[in-house]
Amino acid sequence: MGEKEERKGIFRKLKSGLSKTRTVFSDGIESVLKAFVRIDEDLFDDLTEALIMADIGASTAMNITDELRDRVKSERVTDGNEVKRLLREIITEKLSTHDTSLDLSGKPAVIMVIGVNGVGKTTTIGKLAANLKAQGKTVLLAAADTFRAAAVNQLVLWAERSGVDIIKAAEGSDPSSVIFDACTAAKNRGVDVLICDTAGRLHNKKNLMDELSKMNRIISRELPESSRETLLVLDASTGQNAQIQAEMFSQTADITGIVLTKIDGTAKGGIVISISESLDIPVKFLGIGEEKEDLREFNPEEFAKALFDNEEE
Ligand SMILES: Nc1nc2c(ncn2[C@@H]2O[C@H](COP(=O)(O)OP(=O)(O)OP(=O)(O)O)[C@@H](O)[C@H]2O)c(=O)[nH]1
Ligand SMILES: [Mg+2]
Repeated sequence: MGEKEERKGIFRKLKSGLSKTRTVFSDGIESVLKAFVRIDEDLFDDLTEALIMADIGASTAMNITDELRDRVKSERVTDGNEVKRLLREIITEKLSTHDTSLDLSGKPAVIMVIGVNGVGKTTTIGKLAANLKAQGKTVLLAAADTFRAAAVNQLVLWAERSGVDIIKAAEGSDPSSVIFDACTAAKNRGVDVLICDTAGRLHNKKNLMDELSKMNRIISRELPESSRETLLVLDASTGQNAQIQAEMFSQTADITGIVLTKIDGTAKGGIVISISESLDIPVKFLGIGEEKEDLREFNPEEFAKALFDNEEE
């Protein structure tokens, strides 16, 4: 398969993953634009409402239509298709304000994966490990979610599936000691990337945040040369709830990127736009399924295209 063909196939998969979101989003906007007679405040109100219905969040939706109103005026747009083109342009720009790439500059590069229970942390780690390995990197996983035995087993399965090594301990052991062992192993083996799985559920929120800070301190001490990514995993199907979780975690953790999972099967994919805008944190990956290859680096233009494109390719 040529590179172009491969790209096309990848895009098709993203597009099909986003199909439910596209239906709400595109159909909503389309029906407003079809019904419109002239460009007036009613039109902007209806468009704002259509964006909110697509889980874009009220304040982000209003920012988008404010910008749209300005551009429609300055470009003297009168045609519905042109309005749609401008809308797509604005959304793409809003998604493009951040650097979405992963910082893997350190030796090793450390990736902490955090988020509440069930959002898809362990699955994301498995996919990410496969992805990095395919790029020729050596990857080590740390099973620092010692809260449940099943959590460790699940990561072991992913390590096998992705063909990477794992450091683990018995259920109930101190997660920080797993991190310590993983740091030592990463150093000794000279691995490129260390990815740490963490528990989403501890006795309470303070406990969870304290545990995360403790792990971070150990990494800084043991691997002073490492670079650090802290990826917050959010389940897109929870919509505005994901937004609330992001706000909560960003108060205590230094989040460098967001992974939005379960984009497939939800109509709430518009949340990508409001999260990246309102929290000023880049969305770096999208989870669009449960298989190894179902993690996508976030590409703003591709995302906007998949959101607006109704035509079959
Ligand atoms: N459809 C779909 N399912 C996903 C995706 N990511 C994860 N899942 C599923 O969501 C469920 C929970 O995923 P986990 O990776 O176990 O979530 P977790 O955050 O590690 O959960 P805890 O360890 O309990 O905190 C599993 O059944 C996954 O297969 C995705 O992108 N799409
Ligand atoms: Mg897990």
